Amino acid sequence: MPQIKFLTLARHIIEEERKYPEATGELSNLLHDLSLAAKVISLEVNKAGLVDIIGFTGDNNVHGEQVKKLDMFAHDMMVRAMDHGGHLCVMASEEEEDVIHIPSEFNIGKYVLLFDPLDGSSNIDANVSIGTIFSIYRRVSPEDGAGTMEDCLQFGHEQVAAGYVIYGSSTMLVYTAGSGVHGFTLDPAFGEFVRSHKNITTPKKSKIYSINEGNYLYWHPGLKKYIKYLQEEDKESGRPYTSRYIGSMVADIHRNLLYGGIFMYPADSRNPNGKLRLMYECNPMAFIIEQAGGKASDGKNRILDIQPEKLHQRVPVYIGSEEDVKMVESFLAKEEVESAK
Ligand code: AHM
Ligand code: MG
Repeated sequence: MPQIKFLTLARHIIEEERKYPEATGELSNLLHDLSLAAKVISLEVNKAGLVDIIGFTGDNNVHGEQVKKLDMFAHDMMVRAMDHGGHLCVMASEEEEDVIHIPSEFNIGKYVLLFDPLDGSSNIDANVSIGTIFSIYRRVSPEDGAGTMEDCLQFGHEQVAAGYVIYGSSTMLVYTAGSGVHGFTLDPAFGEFVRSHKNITTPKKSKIYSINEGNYLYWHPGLKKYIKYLQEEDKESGRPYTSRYIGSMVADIHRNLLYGGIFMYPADSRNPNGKLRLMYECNPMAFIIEQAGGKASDGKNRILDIQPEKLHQRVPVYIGSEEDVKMVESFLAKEEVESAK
């Protein structure tokens, strides 16, 4: 009888750790705690249509947007699952204005956690896939006190791990700790994440573009030309491309990661920094995509090399298959040269 290797997230993490004799196991424990929070959020998301948790709380979050109850549930669950493990010195969440300190009764650790508890939450009512995004850094402040803002505002290239959980037709956790991207599917029968995707790589060139075309009017002329270019017919370069836009970053990027594709949330004349957040959305996704062989840019520079200035900073983002991201960069640069003439 053929032996099927049944690899849970916990076992995968232990096997990964064995490759690094200096590893203390702390990051593994942290990832384990995160997976517990993900399971609880997944359960709650799955029954969102059945219970009275769905709907608006009536409060606004730090971005002035209306917050749904499920966002708050996910935020609280993340904080409660992560504050007492002794691995973290500070946290920050897209749903909270300031950094979140570890309560004084718990041990302080050497890692920093940033997260978007429930991204794409405007889609909840329509049963569209949404997700939790996380990003982990090593602390840089002195080890004898509480973590600081400085710990949170590190370059994306300093991340030690990043991942997302997608609550879709099944729940999946995808993460990287800097040695490839791995995906785990939650087995609902016994509540374990089981490795379903080992070493995910994304195609270098794709046939899919994802962007909110409703904003066309406000785009940079170079971007308008690029999208037109993707829509033209040219067999040799595989055009026209297909347009796929869910409006839920985790779901759009997850699909593009597997099939190849470029996801864009550009700057435009109304939103000069785009919409998506550097620390909670763009940096973790950029780390994952780069680890899978793709590229992430703000149109000019590598996302992971952007100097963070504030927790809730927004940046334009072009992320996905390497050749496609390079192509949009060249369209944007060419237009800049033209307009400078
Ligand atoms: P959120 O963090 O408030 O949920 O917003 C982020 C979401 C992303 O998931 C998605 O890519 C984007 O907003 C969609 O924005 P738009 O509706 O403007 O296309
Ligand atoms: Mg978000």
